[in-house]
Amino acid sequence: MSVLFISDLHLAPERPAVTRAFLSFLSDRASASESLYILGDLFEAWIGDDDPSAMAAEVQDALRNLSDSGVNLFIQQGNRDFLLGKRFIKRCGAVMLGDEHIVEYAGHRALAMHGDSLCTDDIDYQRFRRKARNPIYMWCLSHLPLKRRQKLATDWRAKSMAANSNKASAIMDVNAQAVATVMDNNGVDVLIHGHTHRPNRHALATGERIVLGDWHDLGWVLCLDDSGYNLESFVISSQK
Ligand SMILES: [Mn+2]
Repeated sequence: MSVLFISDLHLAPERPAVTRAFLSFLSDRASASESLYILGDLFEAWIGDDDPSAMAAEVQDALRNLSDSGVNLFIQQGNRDFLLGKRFIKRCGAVMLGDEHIVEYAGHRALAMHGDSLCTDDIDYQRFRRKARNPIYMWCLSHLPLKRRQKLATDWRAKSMAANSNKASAIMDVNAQAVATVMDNNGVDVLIHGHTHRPNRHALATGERIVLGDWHDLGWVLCLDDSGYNLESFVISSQK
């Protein structure tokens, strides 16, 4: 058996190939695993758990099928889907994780994070993050009329497609001191995170930092089993 980690799928109606790849990943690879950890930014934009879109329903149903089949499903919020809430989690049969979560499996121990809080050199972003994660701001946003939120999400997606802001170059990398501090605070020698879209395995003086990739032309999955960690990628075909 194995435990799988993915992040930064940025599911959006404009990129149906990624949703298709995710649905087949769930019914195939993930259903043969013990646990699936989704470390944030599953969606390019999440306007609230009352999202009536077909894509939102399809993804939630597929996640529910997975958890019903006995696979443990864990989800962290990212910076783009920070409005993922209790209703979504319940419908999917998932467990919501905090921003810093320790995973233990087969004698391995790792800290799992989305990773945006580690990009401390991006002052503007950290200011936005503090605002966006403020419960009053989140409450106000999630209580806007659905139509307003749908318009907001469309604008966000259009902006992000236009700016290509999902490209790694547009996202600042993690700060080494922030990484060392969070690993030390949690007493781990392995950190797994996404967000930066720079999939790689970095040896550290005190262990390792494993970075998941975003799903675009390639999909990325980190597999943990008895033999250790394995960061894998596969081609996402845009053909139907
Ligand atoms: Mn992110």
